[in-house]
Amino acid sequence: SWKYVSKEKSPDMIHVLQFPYNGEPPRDRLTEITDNKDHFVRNHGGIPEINDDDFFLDIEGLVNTPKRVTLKELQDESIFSRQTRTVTLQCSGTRRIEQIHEYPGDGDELINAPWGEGAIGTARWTGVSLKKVIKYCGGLKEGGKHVEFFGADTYFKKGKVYNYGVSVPMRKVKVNEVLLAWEMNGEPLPKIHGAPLRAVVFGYIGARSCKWLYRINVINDISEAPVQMKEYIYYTPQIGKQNAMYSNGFSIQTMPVSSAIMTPLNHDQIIHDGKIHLTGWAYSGSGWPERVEISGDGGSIWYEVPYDQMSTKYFHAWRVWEYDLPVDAEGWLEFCVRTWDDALNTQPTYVRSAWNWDLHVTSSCHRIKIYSIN
Ligand code: MTE
Ligand code: MO
Repeated sequence: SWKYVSKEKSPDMIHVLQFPYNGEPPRDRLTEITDNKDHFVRNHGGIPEINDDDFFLDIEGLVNTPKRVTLKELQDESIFSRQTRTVTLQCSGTRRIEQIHEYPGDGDELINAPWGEGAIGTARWTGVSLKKVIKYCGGLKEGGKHVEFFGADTYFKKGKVYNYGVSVPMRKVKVNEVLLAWEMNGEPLPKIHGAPLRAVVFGYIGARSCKWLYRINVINDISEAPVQMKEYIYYTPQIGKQNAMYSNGFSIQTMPVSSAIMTPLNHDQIIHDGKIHLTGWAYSGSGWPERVEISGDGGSIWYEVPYDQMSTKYFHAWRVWEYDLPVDAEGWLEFCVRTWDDALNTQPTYVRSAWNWDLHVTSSCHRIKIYSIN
């Protein structure tokens, strides 16, 4: 087959782009911790081959003692204490397909992949807190307010070649929410997920979790790298193709509360005896999903998913849930899910209030249509 397939991924990944490799798992693969083979992949360019022994990370810019560290040094527990954290990564393109279906041709769909509900996954990441690494470099110099990450992959845009570059504010580092990880679910980080070293930025849009990380630069303002300045920008709904300018939007950072139904699949036909079994995920980048509600009539009557049918609460991780929804109606029914997080945020009701020119963050209630035969 002409399809680009990675040995590191399940063969039945759904490829939203063939090259570079961009794929999400089949919907029925949902588990509390995502298997490495089934974790979605979002790549801007190729997959660099980096030998662990040749690898080093440069930490420079506004730190007192810029340093070059090897992977062995980062892994040396007499220098750095390690940590393992259960953290969800979500691409801001998750569920973009709904915005495209609702408003075909209105958004910037030419450069944005049509992701479904699977561009999100959860892993147990092991590594060292970036806060410790900065301390190891003698701490910050005056004005060190943002951390810029560079990945070893290159990509082309408008005839130029760039390294992948993004930044996160220093306050995120100070609260220990940025991990430099070399292990994913107890296994060495797969190449396609950024080996030998990647950043994992808890609660933020996946784009900040830089893979193939080889350089960290402490700076005083947001990175000017094109991925930071020109991609992952949220435009308010009054901005469309006529007036879209980078300066009209703002950087997407913390992911809002969102959720999705993973099974049954949209347009399934289900023969049942008064109830339909649903599964899905719920996530909030600023805390955790506190309550998940399901409706079988498009959002008039909501049923609360009981706590014992939701997975463990981890700060910065999704909760997967399942529920037997009582259904006595027959014919085409609209099922939807709505989540509340611990700060009482909930989801916009319809896609029309989530639509934005760059088609990011489709956080509206997820809706599917099911043919019910009772
Ligand atoms: N880092 C590099 N170096 N290059 C990339 O293309 N893609 C980003 C981020 N880090 C990317 C990157 C985006 S947009 C997302 S959503 C996450 O990686 C996806 O991580 P994953 O492929 O491990 O799931
Ligand atoms: Mo992403």
